[in-house]
Amino acid sequence: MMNELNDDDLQTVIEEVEVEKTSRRKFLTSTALVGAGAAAVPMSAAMFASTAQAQSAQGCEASVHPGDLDEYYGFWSGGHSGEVRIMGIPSMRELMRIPVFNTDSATGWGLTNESKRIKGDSAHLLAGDSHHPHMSMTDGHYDGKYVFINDKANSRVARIRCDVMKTDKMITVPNVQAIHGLRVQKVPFTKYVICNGEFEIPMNNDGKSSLEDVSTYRSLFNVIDAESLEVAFQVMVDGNLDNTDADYDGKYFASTCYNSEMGMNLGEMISAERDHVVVFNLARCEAALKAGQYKTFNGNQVPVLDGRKGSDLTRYIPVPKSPHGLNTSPDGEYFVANGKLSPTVSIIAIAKLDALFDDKIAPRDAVVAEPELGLGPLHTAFDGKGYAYTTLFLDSQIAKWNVAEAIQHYNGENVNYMRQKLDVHYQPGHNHTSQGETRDADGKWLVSLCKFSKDRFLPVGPLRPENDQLIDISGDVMKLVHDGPTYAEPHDCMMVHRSKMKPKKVWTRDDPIFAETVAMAEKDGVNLTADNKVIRKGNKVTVYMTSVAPTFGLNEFQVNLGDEVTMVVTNLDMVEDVTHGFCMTNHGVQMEIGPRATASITFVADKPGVQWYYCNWFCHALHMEMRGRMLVKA
Ligand code: CUK
Ligand code: CUA
Repeated sequence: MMNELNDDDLQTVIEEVEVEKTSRRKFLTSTALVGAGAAAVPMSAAMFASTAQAQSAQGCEASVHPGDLDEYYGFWSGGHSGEVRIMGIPSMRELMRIPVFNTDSATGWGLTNESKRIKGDSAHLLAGDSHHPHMSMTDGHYDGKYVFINDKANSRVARIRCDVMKTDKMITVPNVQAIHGLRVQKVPFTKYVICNGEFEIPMNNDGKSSLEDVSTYRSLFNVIDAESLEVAFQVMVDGNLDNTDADYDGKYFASTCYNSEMGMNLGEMISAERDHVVVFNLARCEAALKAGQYKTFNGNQVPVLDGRKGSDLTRYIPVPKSPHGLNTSPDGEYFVANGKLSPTVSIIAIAKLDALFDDKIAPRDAVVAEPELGLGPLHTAFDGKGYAYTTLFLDSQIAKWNVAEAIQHYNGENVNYMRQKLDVHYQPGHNHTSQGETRDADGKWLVSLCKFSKDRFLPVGPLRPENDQLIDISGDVMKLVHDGPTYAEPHDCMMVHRSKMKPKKVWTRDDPIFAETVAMAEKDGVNLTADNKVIRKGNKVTVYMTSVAPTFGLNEFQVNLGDEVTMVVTNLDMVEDVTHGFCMTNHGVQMEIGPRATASITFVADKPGVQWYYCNWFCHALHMEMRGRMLVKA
């Protein structure tokens, strides 16, 4: 197996890539040709099958035939759609959508009482911007339990429970604006979720302290308890924060900082040649917290530690220039900060951080290499075999490079750490390797989340899809194998082997997501799995109703005009995949009720007369007949 490429080999690689490009162009002009170049074009099912044969002849496993299951679950953020998507890898089939910060018509997320309780103080917000989905870990391995995701738009963090693939907790992080980078503690387990407050604001942002004095603006690093989803503590820093990651020792977190200048406009923000990576010392932060060395702001009780320059809790490592992504290598050796406005990435040796915190070395001494990769490095992924893959936004390429050799080169040795630059289409932001942010990085797949698709798909009007590309990295040469159009805007993704996941097939009746609704029924003396009852308290009416395909437990119920009606619907079907819906026509009321689940929704009966409700999840041959009447007396 050829692992090291010399310059001649590299030239061959580049030529191969050029040949691929040319044959792709030929393909685009002559549709009859389903040849070698087909791997790089959007595929129909038939083409997928035919190239799959060609590829399996070369040992590539990109094909997943109809009925076959994928090897990996992918969790994709949905950007300003506010959701999370589950993808199958390598087929790149979208398996499911998980509404999180958005409002979802199909499931009633944001409309149901259960989802409103989970959203808590932000139940009234109907929009969000999800960026970074990351799974909880135990000893640096995905544990299949939770996926955490940030909402940059409304400074929130949410948790998805992976047994049911639903959002089960959400918090609005106080004292900050725009939660951006988010990761989890990897070792010994995900006790904490870490995330960055991006935009700097006055610490007491009450409109009474100075709005103009920029020197009082701060941004905070946030440490959130993964189980309670409460903020454990925050750390005040200099500059603002962008992306973050954790080490594999349970000791350090690191965040990139752009705008160390604290500029308030573009020109000011990009004037400095260097910004920095802030490293947080977890043990010291926890000790300071215990010792009561914190302040509180804005009338809440969240402890804020002081990690500004000169603090014992943090170290500031200067790196060029407006760095963006921050990625830990799966061997636990390095933090890699991606230069964005610099063509370089900065490699920080985690083994040197003890000495840095003991002031035995200078901050820059922790930087062990700064390989030059190309224009606009944003994010780096790893294959667990010593190679790194960095997205080059401006060059529209992925650079594959050797980490050890980049360090040798930095030390003056004459080695070429660059292995290959693969064209992607176009302008990639994040990339991610299969299990690449864990100890189980397996070097099989790389996904490039390209921000622009331009000419890759049929035109669909001025708004175009983005393009998530699947790249086979199992060999010495990266091979593009699939284009996947996506809707706004997967920023980040992660891929977890299916062996780690144990999703449920039907709900269990004691699920905490609808526990409060069950408790309410008990108070009303209602057995949700047996009773169909209408309970009136003043002008508040609660309708308890069962559903078994193809009927609701009530064919009709009566209310008065202006009543506040709460529908509580329980699905008694035990059959996998038989989900019912409840929709009250003309009232904007819709929700999903999964097998064995209870869901509830509240609305005002503000229309007189006969109002039909119906099941809107296709459940039975007589699904159309699954309906009933709300009789509204004026
Ligand atoms: S960010 Cu969007 S491309 Cu929010 Cu992780 Cu880098
Ligand atoms: Cu029940 Cu459709």
